[in-house]
Amino acid sequence: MTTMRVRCGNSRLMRVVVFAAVMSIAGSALSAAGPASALTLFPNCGARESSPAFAQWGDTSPYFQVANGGFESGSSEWTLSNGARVESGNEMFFVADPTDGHSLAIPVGEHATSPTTCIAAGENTFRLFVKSSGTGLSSLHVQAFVQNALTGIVLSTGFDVNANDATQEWSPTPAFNVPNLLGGLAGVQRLTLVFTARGESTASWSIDDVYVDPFKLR
Ligand SMILES: [Ca+2]
Repeated sequence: MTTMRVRCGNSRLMRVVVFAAVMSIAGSALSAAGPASALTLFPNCGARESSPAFAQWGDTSPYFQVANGGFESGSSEWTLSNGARVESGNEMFFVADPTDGHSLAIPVGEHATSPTTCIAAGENTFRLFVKSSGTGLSSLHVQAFVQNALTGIVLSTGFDVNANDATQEWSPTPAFNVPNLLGGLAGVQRLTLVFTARGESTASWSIDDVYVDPFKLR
């Protein structure tokens, strides 16, 4: 029997040890079923390109961009209401690529739904860049939905970014936390973000470079 030492003060180490234990048990049970069955039980999100997109704001974690999260391929992968539109003009920091030149405009009353993104255990934060029109009181509501890939259970949580002096220019949002349906165990969940502009009808918001923090690459 293998003896495992667990430092209870280190949650990440605890998670790795628990994961290893589960995999060991599952590996014994599935040895006759072959690797394909093991992959079904413990799916992963595959390889993803990451970069420290928010390093200049003190966040040196690597992030990966959701599919077309910079709107450089038009509205591909996204579902937009009639008044939301991709337009010329990138977030002013060009964290993804200096040649980028587009963002998504969401006038008040309009909304945009992101592509569904695979996230693994612990990959529970996302960030993006926002800009408000600065006209009147308004907010950008962000609703994050996660669905457990195995059980189908869905949880959601919402955030509001209020228009103020800071958001009249492009600025990074805080890191938003999404619900974790996995309890620190192996597996994946599906993340979908819905952005809705609210407030005075003359106001509008723009978003660009939507990123998820890939915990497993730290
Ligand atoms: Ca862009």
